[in-house]
Amino acid sequence: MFEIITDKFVKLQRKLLGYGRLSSKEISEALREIRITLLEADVNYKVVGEFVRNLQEKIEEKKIVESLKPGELINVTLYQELLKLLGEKAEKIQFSAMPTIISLVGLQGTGKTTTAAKLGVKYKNKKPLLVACDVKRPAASEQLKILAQRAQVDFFPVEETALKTCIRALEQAKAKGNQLVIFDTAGRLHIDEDLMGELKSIKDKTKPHYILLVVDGMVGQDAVSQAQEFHTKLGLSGAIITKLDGDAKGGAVVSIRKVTSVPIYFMGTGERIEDLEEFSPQRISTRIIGQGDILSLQEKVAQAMTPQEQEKVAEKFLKGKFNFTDFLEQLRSVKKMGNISKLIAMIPGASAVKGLENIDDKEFNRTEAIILSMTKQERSEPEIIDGSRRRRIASGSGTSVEDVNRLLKEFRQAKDLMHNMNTGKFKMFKR
Ligand SMILES: Nc1nc2c(ncn2[C@@H]2O[C@H](COP(=O)(O)OP(=O)(O)O)[C@@H](O)[C@H]2O)c(=O)[nH]1
Ligand SMILES: [Mg+2]
Repeated sequence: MFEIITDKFVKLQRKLLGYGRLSSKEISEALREIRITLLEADVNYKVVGEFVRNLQEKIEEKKIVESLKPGELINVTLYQELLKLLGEKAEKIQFSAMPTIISLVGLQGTGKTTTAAKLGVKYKNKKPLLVACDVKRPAASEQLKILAQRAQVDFFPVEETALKTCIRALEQAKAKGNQLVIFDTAGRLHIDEDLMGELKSIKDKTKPHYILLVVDGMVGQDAVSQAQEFHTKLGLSGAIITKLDGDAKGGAVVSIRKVTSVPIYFMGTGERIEDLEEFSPQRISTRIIGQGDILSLQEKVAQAMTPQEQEKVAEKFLKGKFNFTDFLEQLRSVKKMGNISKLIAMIPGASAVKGLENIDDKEFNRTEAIILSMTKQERSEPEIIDGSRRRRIASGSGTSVEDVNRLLKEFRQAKDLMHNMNTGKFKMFKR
């Protein structure tokens, strides 16, 4: 999402690092480039103006520090200022009330319903109750119901009015022990009095602990003005920015906090109900200035497989006992991490390697389908997979015999290689 900014900043930083010393001319040149980059990424112009002025001041102040190279000085200052702009520390939802109430508000199509389900997944251990509050569109209630089922969390359907729905849902939550209640309120195409009246009455009568505005990250500056308006009329606790997986330039993310002083809690990074990331100013700053998002990468990897699990798999692999059942498990844990290309984008330097970004999930799905079409015995003893079994597996998985052959061959090669390395058959490993 921050490709434009990152790309330019990385180039600029490299250029700056090349200078032995920086004259005022070079510094103002760099500041000018930073300004243009941010404006191009659709960051609010007032925010950019102030940001660049601060940056300049800080650079002047620090100029005396001899230990830093001039380029490093600018880079470090850039990072620090960016961090400040984004709000320094991550905001977390506190569950001190019973139940804790989150009211999701925002215009139509920004992702409220999807985000309600995503929060349900994220806080599943709080036994969340998702509440449909859109009276005018019965389909909206149905959509939330389906998503709640998918997330395997409780659902409360819409009643005669939004307010009544919220009150009844809260009664039920108290009776059934839901620790988190999420209101999926109605959206409109534009902010209107009718909608604000409804949201206000929900606010006054149910006292939500969090009123979170859901904004679409693709709309750029519009997101900032929506946030301003909702904040003035309703008083927001925070924002959630969605659709940051697409071509969003990230400008809204950088501006919202500064313009509205409303903190960002989460980012939506895909259509799946698992695609929600906590907003971490530190991580985003690192991502923007192009050092790769090691932290979130690590987190994702940790989520997918514990170190013990990893070790177990590695051990099996080394002993040559690795079979298709293990392989399927591995494959799924990689998939759990999300979109492969997204994962690659977080590795430092990977963005510079051509072609990497084009790796898609199709190949993974095909491989998974092939393994799923194998019997249990075939998975643990691939040797028995003869010609007729190959044909059966291919038709069962909707692939071709060539696909099956290729997978078997690659699997055997990898296994042989690991086995040989381990038993020392490789001359080059012998002393
Ligand atoms: N790519 C992407 N699509 C999203 C994200 N969040 C929501 N959407 C999509 O945006 C559309 C509108 O979402 P919905 O939750 O119905 O919005 P609502 O009208 O605010 O409730 C749907 O097609 C969602 O799948 C996101 O983070 N990334
Ligand atoms: Mg909706």
